[in-house]
Amino acid sequence: MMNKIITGILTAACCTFMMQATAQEQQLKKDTIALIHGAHRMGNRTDADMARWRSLRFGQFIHWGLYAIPGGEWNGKTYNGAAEWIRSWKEMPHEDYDKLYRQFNPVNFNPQQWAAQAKSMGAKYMIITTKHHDGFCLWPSKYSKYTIASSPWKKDLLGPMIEAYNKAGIDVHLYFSIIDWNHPDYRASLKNAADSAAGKRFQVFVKNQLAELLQRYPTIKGFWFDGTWDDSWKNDGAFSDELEQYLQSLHPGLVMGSRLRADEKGARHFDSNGRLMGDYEQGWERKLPATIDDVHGNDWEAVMTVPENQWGYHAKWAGHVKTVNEILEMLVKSVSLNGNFVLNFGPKADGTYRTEEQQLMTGIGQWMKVNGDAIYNGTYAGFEKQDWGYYIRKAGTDSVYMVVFNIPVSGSLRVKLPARTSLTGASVLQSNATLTPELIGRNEYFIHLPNKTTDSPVVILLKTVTGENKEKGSFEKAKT
Ligand code: FHN
Repeated sequence: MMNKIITGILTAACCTFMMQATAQEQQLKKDTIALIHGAHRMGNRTDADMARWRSLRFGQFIHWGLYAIPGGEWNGKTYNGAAEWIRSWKEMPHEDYDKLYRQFNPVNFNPQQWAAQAKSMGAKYMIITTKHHDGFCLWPSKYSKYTIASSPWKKDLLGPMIEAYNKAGIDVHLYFSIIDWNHPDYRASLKNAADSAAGKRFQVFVKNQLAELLQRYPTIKGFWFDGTWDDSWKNDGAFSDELEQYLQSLHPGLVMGSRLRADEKGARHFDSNGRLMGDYEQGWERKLPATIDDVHGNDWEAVMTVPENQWGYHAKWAGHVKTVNEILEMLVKSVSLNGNFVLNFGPKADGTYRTEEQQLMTGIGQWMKVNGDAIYNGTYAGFEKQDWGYYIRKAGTDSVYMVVFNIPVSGSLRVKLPARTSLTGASVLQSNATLTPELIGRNEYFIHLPNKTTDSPVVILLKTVTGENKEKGSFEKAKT
């Protein structure tokens, strides 16, 4: 009997799989360009590792490296670009930059404190720059001398960091720049046979370093690739494709965004047939999609700076610096559109955070502590967007949160539900205060806020019932 049941289950699973495979094959046949190194999957990944990544929703990005030493200033002059790019500034001689490792000694670095701060901010994953475009490695790589081992600090920085974050319950992903200004074999483009030979050696180096990172830090959940826009990289789609598969084979479940890949025609992120490569769309940098249509059903992640465009530590932040509420709105908007949101921090060379960043962490954390339920596992709710803010649905449930950023002068928040959905209750998350929705039309309500003054976004949990219209009343459509 048991055998029959198991056989039945397996047959059903097999049939579903075959049907899906056939649908995918059919769809792929519609692709107009034959590709070997295009997207290998249609739709989002459905495995547990990806589901976990998707549920976390809020991450912390950390850009930390030698660039924190000059902090955007050299010989009394201020570099107006992003601090981590200072080596490319005409006022910064390469030989001076390349000697900075001799001073890198983060004596105040406290990984437990970093992790505790990230946790209290509400971050569920963290991305750390293992090496940025300058090529300096925060781990003692056996494939390079330009590493933390050559600095006065000498010890590995990544290991203790990963351990502390993991202990705090935070997943760690590793940022890795393909561009490497320090490596003698790195070329932006390959112009002759010597360049091609260097390019091949460089690929071996990249592969070795990535395998080394996986072997040294087996708890990491993903790689966050960057610096993949140069011709030398995008003109070898076969290599990035094979590399992705190689890394997956070493560490099944690894999450890697669309920046790694190119197809054989040089298309990046999306292959030449418009299909997403990698596990999620990774092009949302310092910008967010406007509507759900902009994300085309794909998993995606946005990375955001606090000032306009500074990732590494810059002593002089210029221009607008985002406030707690502005950042919360970006986080909420991202989740409401099925995305993850990652906020960047650029610690100082001594291992401490600037005051502005500490204050932001505290402010965001205060809100997340009360309202984080609306963020984690949040998804697009499928309700008509209203001007007061954003809806977020707890994945797979009838619980929908309203996150209110703009309270109308009337204090009445309009809620329009899809057909055959009714609102049976509402409560303020922070206070548990019950709000009584007023029915104002078919599937349409007002929620009256008792208090119109607040200095942070208000979250209201809606209880909805789907299946039939429960409202009493007759609502006639206007004849026009
Ligand atoms: O050039 C880098 C930049 O310095 C920073 O690391 C950002 C983070 O997403 N990525 C590159 C620009 O896209």
